[in-house]
Amino acid sequence: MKIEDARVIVCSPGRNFVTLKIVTDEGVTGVGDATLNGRELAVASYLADHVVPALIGRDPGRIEDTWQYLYKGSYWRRGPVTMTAIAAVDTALWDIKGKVAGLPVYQLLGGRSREGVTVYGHASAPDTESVLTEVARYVELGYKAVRVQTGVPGLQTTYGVGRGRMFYEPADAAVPSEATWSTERYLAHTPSVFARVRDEFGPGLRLLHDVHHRLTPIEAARLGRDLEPHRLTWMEDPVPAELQEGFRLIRRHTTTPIAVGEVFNTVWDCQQLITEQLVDYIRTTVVHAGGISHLRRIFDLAALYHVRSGSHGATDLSPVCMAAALHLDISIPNFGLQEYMRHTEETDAVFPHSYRFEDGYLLPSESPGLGVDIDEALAAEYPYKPASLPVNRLEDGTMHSW
Ligand code: GCO
Ligand code: MG
Repeated sequence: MKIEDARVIVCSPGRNFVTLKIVTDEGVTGVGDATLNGRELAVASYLADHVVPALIGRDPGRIEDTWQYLYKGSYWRRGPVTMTAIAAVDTALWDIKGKVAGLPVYQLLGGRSREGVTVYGHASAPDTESVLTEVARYVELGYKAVRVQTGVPGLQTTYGVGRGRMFYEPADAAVPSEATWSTERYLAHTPSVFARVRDEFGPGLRLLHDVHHRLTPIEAARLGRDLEPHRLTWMEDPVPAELQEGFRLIRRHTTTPIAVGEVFNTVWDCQQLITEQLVDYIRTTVVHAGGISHLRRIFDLAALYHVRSGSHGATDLSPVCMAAALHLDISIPNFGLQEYMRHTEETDAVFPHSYRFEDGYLLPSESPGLGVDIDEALAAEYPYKPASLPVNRLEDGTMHSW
């Protein structure tokens, strides 16, 4: 079998997605997500201009060799654009391998290690009282874990607080919109939200919170300590993680578990965090961390150090990525949690899939391969629209992490 064609499909059914579809000479096809929020066309060009020509004629069964070819062969290793492009190829080749074998991909990864993939949903609202209603909606839907984000008194907008109920999309303008941030206001407010939510919902519900890289290590240490009585499952991205040793400081002060990794692309981005046991959950994804092959390598390293998976699953990761994530999640020994932000109906229609939500769990498809596809004719009805993530400034105008 040979790769005959590979198409890069850019579409915007509610938001932008980049998808790679690989076609073999025997008519078997495979799909991979290649979406990098706000930088979509960079990956589309990387694939179309630099990767696709080298794929034509290759044996689609050689997944590992193709991964190494694209990684070592690019010379310029790592980085989000390269690793997202490699991920798309890797994911599509696993899809093809599953279809050729007549098995869902999780069977090729060792089979089920659990009955379902526990997911967490996003409850967000402008203030504490209204977020209680949102948490209750997720509990009614059967969710066992809920991420809670609220507005901060004195700030006009806050990361993670959606405009529409159950859908959150921060990439809102071609030229980035600007938000304002105050660490003082945030730190003064957030623990009281969790006190109220825990009080209302009792000890059984798993609660999570995303700090979105906005603190310094000592500030994160204080937040973690203030949150300890409310027993969070995790505090996510407390600080920007380029300085991995900075997490030692957080660790010295708090037992609130830490989750990190949605912007990481390789095992080398999280090696120290994992081997020094500075985090509890690693949140790397199929699409941004080199595909199923490389993500499994990260999770295997994590398993040796008591670190569990907690893959990012925001709406800017397409249903193709979600389908692939579920095959890994169900098979690895050290699964923790999977983020699940529901896609819009338009997105679901463009990416027909057979994974499903049931009572707080996502269940991967039983079809051969990944069990997801792209409807190219429908995708063509939603052309690309430039959209960037916002930027963030402190109240005095200083640029801050968004
Ligand atoms: C999350 C994330 C996202 C990101 C988004 C950026 O935990 O779900 O932080 O909401 O902001 O994926 O593209
Ligand atoms: Mg996050």
